Amino acid sequence: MSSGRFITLEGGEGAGKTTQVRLLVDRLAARGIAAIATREPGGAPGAEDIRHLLVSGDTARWQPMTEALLHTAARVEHVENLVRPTLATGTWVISDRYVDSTRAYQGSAQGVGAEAVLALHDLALGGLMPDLTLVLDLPVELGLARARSRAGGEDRYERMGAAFHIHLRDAFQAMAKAEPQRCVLVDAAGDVDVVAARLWSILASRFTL
Ligand code: T5A
Repeated sequence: MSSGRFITLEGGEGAGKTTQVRLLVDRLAARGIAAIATREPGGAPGAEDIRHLLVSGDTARWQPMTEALLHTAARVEHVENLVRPTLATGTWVISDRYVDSTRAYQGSAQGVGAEAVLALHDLALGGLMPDLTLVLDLPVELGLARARSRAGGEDRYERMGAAFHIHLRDAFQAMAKAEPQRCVLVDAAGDVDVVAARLWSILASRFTL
């Protein structure tokens, strides 16, 4: 049996990742391709416990390196308990965020360093990377306004200030530019259906659907 495809959606706050992950899974299913939706931090019981430590509370509650380690620890639980076993059955995995978020948030915006984050990723997970990463790009104010419109108190990163979010957007854009074989920068402005059509046409150009 061939391995499933591993696809990640990345981008700043409120870019529409969660919405689009669900739509992609539904559309793949309609084509007869089994796929699951998952997210980071989270996606496995231990990882969801760690998520709670990261997405709530005071913005300064952790040292940046501690955050990088916590996100990496959550990722180990997620990948070893869910992602790798699922891919091995031939089912596709569509994840709302992955290591590129740690590179952008902790590595770049919080100053840990992108190389340090990748070194941790190599050590913890043998450097497992997605087959395709869709980087949803949106002006910061629009993304934050969308994020504030959804319910829930998991807003620790949203509260980190405009300069932080502008830095993040630059970091995601730079990553997409530097790794064009794996990453595609996608305009996330416009209606949900319009963005979904953009993503689907990228998948169709990369994989047999
Ligand atoms: N983090 C994560 C790190 O710092 N390091 C890491 O390594 C990792 C993995 C996770 C936080 O953790 C940080 C980044 C995050 O801050 P989260 O709650 O999962 O926390 O945060 P986000 O991933 O940013 O989730 P959001 O819900 O804020 O954004 P999404 O998923 O991009 O957007 P979505 O789909 O939930 O949409 C937000 C709202 O906009 C609407 C939706 O209905 C929803 O109300 N919407 C649209 N409205 C208009 N037009 C469209 N096209 C729309 N698409 C969605």
